[in-house]
Amino acid sequence: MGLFQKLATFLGVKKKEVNVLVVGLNNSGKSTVVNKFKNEDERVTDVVPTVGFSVERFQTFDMSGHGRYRDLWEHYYKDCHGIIFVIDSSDRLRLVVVKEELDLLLQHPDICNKKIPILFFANKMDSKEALSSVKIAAGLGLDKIMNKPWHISSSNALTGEGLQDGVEWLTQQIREMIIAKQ
Ligand SMILES: Nc1nc2c(ncn2[C@@H]2O[C@H](COP(=O)(O)OP(=O)(O)O)[C@@H](O)[C@H]2O)c(=O)[nH]1
Ligand SMILES: [Mg+2]
Repeated sequence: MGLFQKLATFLGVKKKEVNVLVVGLNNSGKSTVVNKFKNEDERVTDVVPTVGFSVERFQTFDMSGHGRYRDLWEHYYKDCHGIIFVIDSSDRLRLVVVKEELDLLLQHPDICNKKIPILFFANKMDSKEALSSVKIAAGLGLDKIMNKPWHISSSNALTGEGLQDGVEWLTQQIREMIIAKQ
């Protein structure tokens, strides 16, 4: 069963009820992560056609300092249930840019007071240059995030390694959030 199929089944929700935003700098691996899920979901869709869990809900955006599309993706902050923040662990030079983007995200009016769970993928763990998830967490100051559940998983989006653990964590968080609101 595909990861997000599992998420849907576990949450007991039907189409389009859970919105997950996938963000990160360009080249961090967002499309690879989402395609991994998409492929799995498509395989499942062949087997169980009635349980559709469309990948459309996974909005993906390249964050960058150039504001051209910023309004467009920030628009999705309003209705998102969870955020997947993908980081290229081997791109040490841009970790400071990642931190700037993360800080902007956390300060955004549609995000700052909400308990939206954030899953960080310290992606490209297979690279020789990759920093550990502990170092990434320290570099980004994740311990300062007090009002949101967060979790960091090392991942290799090419093989799928680490994606499952992360998504299971996110699933549990979104589920708790939905139950708490009922
Ligand atoms: N070694 C390695 N390469 C990866 C990994 N994930 C993605 N890539 C590669 O990194 C490049 C950028 O990935 P992409 O998903 O297009 O990044 P996006 O710009 O964030 O959507 C592509 O060449 C991917 O094949 C990974 O975990 N390990
Ligand atoms: Mg992409």
